[in-house]
Formats: sequence, structure tokens, C-alpha cells
Amino acid sequence: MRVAMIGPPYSGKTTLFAAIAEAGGSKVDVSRPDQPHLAVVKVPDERLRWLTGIYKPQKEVPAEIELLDMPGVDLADAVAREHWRRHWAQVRDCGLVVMVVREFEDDSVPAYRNRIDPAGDAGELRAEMLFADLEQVTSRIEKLEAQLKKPANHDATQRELELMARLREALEQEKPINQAVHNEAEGKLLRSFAFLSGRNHVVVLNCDESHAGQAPQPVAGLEAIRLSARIEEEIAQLDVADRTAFLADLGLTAPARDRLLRECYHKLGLVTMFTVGEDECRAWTLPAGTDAVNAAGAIHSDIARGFIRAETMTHEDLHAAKGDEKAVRAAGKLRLEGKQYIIKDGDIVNFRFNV
Ligand SMILES: Nc1nc2c(ncn2[C@@H]2O[C@H](COP(=O)(O)OP(=O)(O)O)[C@@H](O)[C@H]2O)c(=O)[nH]1
Ligand SMILES: [Mg+2]
Repeated sequence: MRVAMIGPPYSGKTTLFAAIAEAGGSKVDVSRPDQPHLAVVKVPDERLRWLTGIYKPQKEVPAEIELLDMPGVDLADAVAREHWRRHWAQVRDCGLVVMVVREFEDDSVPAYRNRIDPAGDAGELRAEMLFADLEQVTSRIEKLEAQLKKPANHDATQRELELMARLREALEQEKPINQAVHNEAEGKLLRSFAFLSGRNHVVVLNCDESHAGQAPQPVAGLEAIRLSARIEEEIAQLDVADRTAFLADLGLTAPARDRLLRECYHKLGLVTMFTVGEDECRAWTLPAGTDAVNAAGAIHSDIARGFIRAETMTHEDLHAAKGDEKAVRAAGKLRLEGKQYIIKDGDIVNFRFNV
């Protein structure tokens, strides 16, 4: 699962990206500001840390997501804006878009980019996404109209053309794609286009160091996370042992990185299933709504094929029993679930199978 970070130039995307990657222990090369940067980052999870403390496995395996740091979208410059369009395909491949907008003052930012207008920036980015969708819809309409001129059965083409015409009308009125989709069949037809508007977005307000603890207001109607990329950068450079004291000095309890990654995970529609044991404690990333047999398949196809039962307890119940599995069982809170059981976030599962 991949998350794209976009925003105007000098909003602090690369600073934040490098800080997040480095705090998670991966080195990244960000020497080319005109190129996208990609990193695999571990999703921080207190629950997994706690399980590791209980089971003392040889290995702890956290959930991961991919972060893609895009070059700045320069909407003020017509040539740069045109040039940037080739990047949208890469953003479309991502499950989520994080818009990073500037709220900090810094002398190193060139004067032409020196406005501070987070709502304006986020609004313009959103308008640009609508525009990118409109371009895609328009070129699809042209292709479908060309098809109609050839002799063939045109039922499907005609239906798609009607849908695309409706989408074009919505986009021209600056409405996102999803507002013009009427049913599941249409949604399915559109999935492969991976339109940008009407999806979940996350807004990051990159603020001055002194404001990092303040709760944000919604930005351009979107929920926002306020953080300072500069602070995250400094945290990443500290030893893990020194981080808590550094944060406390700033009146903070945890790095914003944790909050941001959890929020991305949530907005991507993912849930975490845990498996525990002496060899490893592991967080598995599943799309919300995954049933037990498919969750088993995510671990190994043999486990899905020979599926008998999913022995399941919640993280809360194990926590309440202070990590004593036997006590959870004695309290009747260890469930034997079948193939159709829908895995919940925080479930600790032991698959019984037979091959
Ligand atoms: N004071 C301050 N400066 C920042 C912050 N984030 C980024 N900057 C500075 O702003 C400039 C642009 O940052 P960069 O991460 O390259 O922006 P990008 O173009 O969005 O990737 C750099 O000089 C950064 O050091 C921040 O949170 N606080
Ligand atoms: Mg950058």
C-alpha cells in the first residue's frame, strides 16, 4: 500500500519524508528534488511492542507502508504545471494522497514561494486533481466516440460514454467523481481509472516549531494534522533514548510521525491482525473486511487451503489478562472462528490448519 505526498514546492515534503524514513531506520537519498523518492516505512504500533514484551520472540515484524515523496506541484508557473502532469499517473497508483502545505516561516524559502496560505494551497491542489481527472475523462470520451464509428455492437461503449459524459459534467462544476457515480457497477467500471478526486485525502499543516502542539482546524473542508517537519527531522537524528526528553521539552508526547502514519493506515482502509509466538510477533496488514480464510492466505496459501479454525482473541482481552493466554481462555474469550469470520483490527489469531 502506497501513500503519495504532494504539495507546492518548499512546503517541507522532502524534509518530512526523509525524517519519517530515517526515524524508522531506513537511509534515503533525497539529492534530486525533481525526482520522486520512495521509502518503505514501518507503521508504529504500541500493541505490537507490548506483544513482543510478552512473548519475547526472536523477531518483531511490524506492518509497513510505502511513502512516495513527489516533486513540488508548482501551480503558479504555467510551464512547470504542464511539466508536472506526467507525474499524476504515479500518484494515481497510490491508495492515498497526503497534501503537505506550508504554515512555517523560513528565510531559506525563495520569495516567490513565500506566501503562507494553507487553505489556498490545499484548495488549489484539490482543484488540480479535479482538472487531472477531467483530462483523463475527456481523452476517454474521445476514444469511445472513435470506437462508435467502427461497425460493432456498441451497447457497452454507449453505456460507458453516458457515464463519462456525466463525470465530465460533474468535474466541470468542480464536483469530485464519486458524486456522479450512481451504483456499484459504475464504481467497478471506474476502478481501473483510479481517479484522484473524491478519494480520501490527508492534509498536513507543516508549522513553525513553536506551534507543533496546537490542534488544527479543518483546512479547505478537510481534516488536518499539524506538525513540524523540522522537529521530526531533529527527532530522527537523535538516539531513541533521547527522543522522549526532546519531545517533552517541546511539550509533546510522541512524534507526529506516529500520528500521521496511523492516520494514513486508517484512511487506506487497512486493519492489523497479529500473530504471536516464540519465533516472531508480527503485524499483518489486511484490507478492512477480510475474512479469516483470506487472512490465512495472506500468511501462506497452505494455511488457507487446510483451514480448520481461526483461534482468535482481541488485543484488549489479552491486555486485560496481563498477557496470560490461559486466563483469556479460562474467561471464555478465546474464540474458534470459521472461514467467514471478518478479522477485526487488533485480533490476535492462531490458525489451525491441516495439509
Ligand atoms: N523552519 C522550518 N523550515 C522547514 C520546515 N520544513 C521544511 N523547511 C525548510 O523549507 C525548505 C524546503 O523544504 P523541502 O523539504 O525541500 O520542501 P519540498 O519542496 O516540499 O520537498 C528547506 O529549506 C527546509 O529546510 C519546518 O517545519 N520548519
Ligand atoms: Mg521535495
